[in-house]
Amino acid sequence: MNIYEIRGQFPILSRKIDGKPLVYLDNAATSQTPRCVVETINDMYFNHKSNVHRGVHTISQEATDIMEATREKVRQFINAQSTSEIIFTRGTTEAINLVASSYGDSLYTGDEIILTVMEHHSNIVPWQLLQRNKRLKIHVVPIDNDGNLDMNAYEDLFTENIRFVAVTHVSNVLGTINPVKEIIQIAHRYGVPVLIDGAQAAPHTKIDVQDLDADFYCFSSHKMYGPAGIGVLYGKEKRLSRMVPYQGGGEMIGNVSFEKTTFAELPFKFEAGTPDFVGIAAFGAAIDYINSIGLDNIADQELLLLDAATSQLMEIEGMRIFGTSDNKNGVISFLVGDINSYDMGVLLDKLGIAVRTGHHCAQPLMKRLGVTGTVRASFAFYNTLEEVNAFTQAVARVAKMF
Ligand code: C6P
Repeated sequence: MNIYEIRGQFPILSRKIDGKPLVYLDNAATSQTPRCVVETINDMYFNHKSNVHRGVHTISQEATDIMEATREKVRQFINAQSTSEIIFTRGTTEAINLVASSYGDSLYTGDEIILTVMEHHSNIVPWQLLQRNKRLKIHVVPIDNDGNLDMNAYEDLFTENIRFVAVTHVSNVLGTINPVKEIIQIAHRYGVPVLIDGAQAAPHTKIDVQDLDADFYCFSSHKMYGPAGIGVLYGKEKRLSRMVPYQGGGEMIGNVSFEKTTFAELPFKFEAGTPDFVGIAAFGAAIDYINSIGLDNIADQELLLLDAATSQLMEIEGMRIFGTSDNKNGVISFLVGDINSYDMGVLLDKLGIAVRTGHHCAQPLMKRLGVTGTVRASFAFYNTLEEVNAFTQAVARVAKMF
């Protein structure tokens, strides 16, 4: 893998910030997009823009074929059994909201669900919204000081009242890769379905939803070198087919009358209205791009960067790293002494380094860590060891200024 050649595919990586080369380490928030994906967007607008699933004319057929070809690419990417199980959404957030709303419809007041303390707000708030009508009880699995889930505490939560489990595959703050296969096995022993928030996993590691036996799996295109505004809900057909639609509108119906409306087959039952067929086509190009690089190569490079950055950061006086699990991916959250994360982020930006600061949409986790925010660097395979050096030297320089 020639990283320098690869970087040529990402024009933004050649930008300068305040005259300094951009070092983009905010990939967990959103990753950058290669030329081939942007060219697909142009090609869709210039040559194939037409509404999908609605026209008999040639370009409508073309747009439909491209969209459905992407559904098949997604199916293969996560090894789902059928394209009926692949629903396009606006992102992970909408995918989780869809499940909380539609699967949630089958829950009753007094039912209990399990989340973890490391969830992103996207996997907390939809369940709390459901609580308004259902008065569900939410249990929260704790973590140890390295950022590993307490699996004994998890299993101890199961009683006959537990009806659903929703867990992140990888923490966007700690980088912890959760043992989701085991989490699912335990839940299934009690007959409980599981949703996995894969927003931080799908860009970095091979997902096999059948091997995991996940009931639902969610992820976002924009963290996978694709466009923003597209995501995927994978759901087992037997679960999706029993769920009520999430939204009503065009294309999700079988037959409409004022007396009685029937719904379309899967997956269209959950795709009301004109979808972002341009974004979906571009997401297909992003999946092709990931496949051309290879997820193993991506993971190897990101681990190399993680290890180098971790050991270099540890040499800085007052360094505290949050998330020290043996099983983590390319995310480092840290604080130095009592330097506010925001101040560190602003000063790093002056040196060309783009990181995220603050609570990372995980306020309950911040509370557990006893902080209001952290600085977070997150790697993609197109980052280099030179960039890691520039980053850690910049952190050391800012630390000295305080
Ligand atoms: N985390 C981050 O900087 P959307 O916004 O729908 O594409 O993804 C939401 C989401 C859900 N789960 C996890 C674990 C996530 O990390 C995210 C997005 C970004 O950490 C933006 S807040």
